[in-house]
Amino acid sequence: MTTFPEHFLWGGAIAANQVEGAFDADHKGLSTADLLPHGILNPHQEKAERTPGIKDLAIDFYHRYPEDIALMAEMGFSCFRLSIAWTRIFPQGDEAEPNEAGLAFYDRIFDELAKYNIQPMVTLSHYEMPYGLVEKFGGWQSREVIALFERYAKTVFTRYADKVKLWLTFNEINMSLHAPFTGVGLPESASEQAIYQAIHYQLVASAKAVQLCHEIVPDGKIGNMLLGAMTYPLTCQPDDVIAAMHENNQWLFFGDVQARGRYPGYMLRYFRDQGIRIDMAPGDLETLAAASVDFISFSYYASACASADPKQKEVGNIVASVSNPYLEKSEWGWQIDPKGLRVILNFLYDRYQKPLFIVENGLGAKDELNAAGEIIDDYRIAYLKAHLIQAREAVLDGVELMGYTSWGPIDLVSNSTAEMSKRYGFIYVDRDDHGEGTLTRKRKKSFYWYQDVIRTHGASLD
Ligand code: BGP
Repeated sequence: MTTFPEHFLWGGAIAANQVEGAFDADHKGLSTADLLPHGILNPHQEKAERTPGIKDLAIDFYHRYPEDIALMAEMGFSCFRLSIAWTRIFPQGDEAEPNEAGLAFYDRIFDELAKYNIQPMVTLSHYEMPYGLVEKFGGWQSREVIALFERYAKTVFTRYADKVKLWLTFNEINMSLHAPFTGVGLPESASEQAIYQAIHYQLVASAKAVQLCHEIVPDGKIGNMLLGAMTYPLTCQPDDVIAAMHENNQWLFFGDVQARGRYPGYMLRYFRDQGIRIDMAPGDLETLAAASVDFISFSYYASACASADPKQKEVGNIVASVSNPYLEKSEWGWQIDPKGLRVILNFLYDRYQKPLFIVENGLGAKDELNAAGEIIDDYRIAYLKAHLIQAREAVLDGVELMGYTSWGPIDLVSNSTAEMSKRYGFIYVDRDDHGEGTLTRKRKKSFYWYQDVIRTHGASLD
């Protein structure tokens, strides 16, 4: 029996800076992502030192999107999550008028998707902002960036009101705490005070975007986007349980503001204890209160553990956490926990009572071509299948789930390390970490597996 809801959306998710390439084409400005040629794990570069990187061409989606979208359609996608590069629309971030060439590019993409009845879901800002705003205003540490983001959001809502009905504000908004340059355009050495101030402005901007979307896009729905960092206590020792509660609050804080419209008590306490003072203008709290998101979206790759014992902490990918002894790790050290997906779905639904959308999930792995030139990626199929089964369990538990977009349906440049060899795709792209390769696309075994899952609306998972 298939239990996915009738209008459940199936698809995949990408981000502009990890696929498009064409980093300076058609008047595009430099973004913070363009300043991280080695990924967000190897952060902050000054513009003067900008070195070319693999993302400059990425997988050349900018020119090859018709072929790529046709392949998504062949898998049966009903939804495709992508982001707009803010710097294609406002190259420096503060121009009075948008860049028509950038707007026209996304028109072409949305028209191509419409040909196949694929619904776009668009992230306004996926780990990038105009570098011009970093130079001029120090990124999100300045309140002025709110109005510039509003101008950008208003421009794209107005332009695409008939073509795009599903929107997300900031990708993994909670990551600013761990990668401030990527999240809010602040140096990695920024103080907690500065980061939380920038986050406040970004949360206000997110709320303004929610309001604008409701005003401008008929039948539009807009969600937030969290890195779903589900953390378990390492043991049942109450101090470990409290440690896990604190870790979870770090990311839930963002969801609480975006869904409940106010700063939670545990955060106000944290600010008091740490001596953090947030500058709020009159009207900020009203803006937050007036703009609850329509749905909660999140990425889910792994779970983590927390311990009261600081010696337990290991260095993780971007976020340091404690290993779970019961789970296996991916080649990149991410702990694989399909049941954690059921846990987080129930947890978020219980907390917010709003529809949920899994907008990223997948396995980054090395793929080899066999003698026949095929890619038999059974490990990827096993990962995705186990997670989809748990998503279905959550639906059975009563969770309202709108859809599932796997991360990187086509191989793309990794965000944390800017590697091509960390592949997530159903579609292989011939390009290596040194930028060598023909960029030819090839269907992997998982391509046919996912096609079957979508065709049977999940029944083939049994
Ligand atoms: C999320 C980001 C994505 C994506 C994914 C996988 O955090 O939203 O942009 O890249 O993680 O991470 P990575 O590319 O580092 O493997």
